[in-house]
Amino acid sequence: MIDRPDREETLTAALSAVTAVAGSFVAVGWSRQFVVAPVDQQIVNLTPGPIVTFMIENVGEAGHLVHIGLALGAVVGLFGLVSLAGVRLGTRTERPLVGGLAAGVGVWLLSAALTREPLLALAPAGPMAVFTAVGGVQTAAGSVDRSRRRTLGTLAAALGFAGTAAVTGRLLHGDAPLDAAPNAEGADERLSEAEANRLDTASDDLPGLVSDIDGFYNVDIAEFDPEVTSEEWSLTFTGDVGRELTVEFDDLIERDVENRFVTLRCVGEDLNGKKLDTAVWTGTPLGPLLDAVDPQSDCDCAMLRGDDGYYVQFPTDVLRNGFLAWGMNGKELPQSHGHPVRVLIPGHWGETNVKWLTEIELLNTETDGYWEERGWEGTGEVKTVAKLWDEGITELDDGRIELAGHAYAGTRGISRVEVSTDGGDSWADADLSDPLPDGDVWRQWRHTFDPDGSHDVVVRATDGNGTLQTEEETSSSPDGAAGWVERTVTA
Ligand SMILES: Nc1nc2c(c(=O)[nH]1)N[C@H]1C(S)=C(S)[C@@H](COP(=O)(O)O)O[C@H]1N2
Ligand SMILES: [Mo]
Repeated sequence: MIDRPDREETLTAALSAVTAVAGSFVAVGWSRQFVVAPVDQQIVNLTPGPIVTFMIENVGEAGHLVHIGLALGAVVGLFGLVSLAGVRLGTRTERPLVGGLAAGVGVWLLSAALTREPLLALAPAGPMAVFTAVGGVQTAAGSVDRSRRRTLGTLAAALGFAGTAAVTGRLLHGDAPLDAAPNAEGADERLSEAEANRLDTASDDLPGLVSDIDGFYNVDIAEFDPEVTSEEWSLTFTGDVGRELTVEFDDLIERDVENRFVTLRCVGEDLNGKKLDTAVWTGTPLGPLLDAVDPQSDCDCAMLRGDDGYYVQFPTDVLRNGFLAWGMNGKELPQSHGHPVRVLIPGHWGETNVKWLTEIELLNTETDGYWEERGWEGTGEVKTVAKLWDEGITELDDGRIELAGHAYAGTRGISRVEVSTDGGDSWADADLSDPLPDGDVWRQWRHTFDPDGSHDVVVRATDGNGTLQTEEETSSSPDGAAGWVERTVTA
């Protein structure tokens, strides 16, 4: 039987565990080597699809906090048990230092097993050994009164250590500035083109025709992004191919270079959500590479795989129009957007644009991808949408109201955006930005009106085929939100 730990033992164990996690953070920051990362990954992997979908639809971004919180709690709990065992050992042998050392070794082994980084696992082990030993010494020490005062000292030291570690870890491991992408000379011209075509809007906060890299939305199955250098990276074509092929980064960037506008939209976003952005991407067409491997696949389909364990199944004929990108707005692809190479599929939902792309496997039979296994149907063409975000609603000096936003319909393009300020009874055509080339990019719209109290504003787009945006509202699951964005605007 193990006695229930008393208050001092519990405090020592909890503090030691927190300092150990903090020690790991100082050494490696919020990265894959952080001890919490593998536990978080397990939690994500084991969460059933319906729960993931429920979280995406109802909890949104905060869903990340839930699994990160669980992972942090699990690691602190685990380390706490190790520390408790160390304290007990110290008491039994009357050698608190031995107990501390044992807890340190225990945490080192645990961390090394979790992260597979034995050297970096010393970072959590050190503080664990020190604080468990100190706690053990105090538990052993004489009068209750003295030990309580000491405990307060240790508490302050431990929290001070953890706080300093959190700040230092952030400073040491913050994002480094991005280098220019190789062979991306044409990107600047594209960026100027976007700037020249943007609509003049009163709002400073509304994105232009190209989104800032920092503001570009992010959707990842993993909280901790893969770290793949361009030297390590390669893309292999496997499965039912006439000829296997592996492409290295240096070869890839020597192929035909294009700088394309491509808009991405996530199938999981709300109707008026913000998972819609545009960049100028530097890369090379995928078609010639596919020709070179001579696909023999019976289903004319392929599985695309990323280094984070993500996978998407896709028809080969659509893949032919795809693009392998290593640059974003003239810079190398940021880690969070798939460094060093991702695929971009024109006109299809965001989930098809696999980041950290490492393998294209030609299949014999259709097989579900990561999100399809979880109940989504997000590999098809994007739905038509016109957005009206908060930043697009501006009261002008003369009392009129300017409404502005973006509309997107994938490769179908946008031919018209209409705005109603009376709940859909009457409609006016909005101004549109000139269409950008490359055929998978949004347009901006703008409409100014004289307000009279409260207005029921509705916005709707028509795609390049003349098809009006679907009026009937559906939620994002399984194949993307539909409906017309409707908002109350009051002068
Ligand atoms: N490897 C990998 N690729 C991925 C994802 C992912 O989690 N892992 N998410 C997909 C989803 S759902 C979307 S909407 C887009 C988002 O791309 P972004 O994060 O660059 O905006 O990437 C897609 N590609
Ligand atoms: Mo997505």
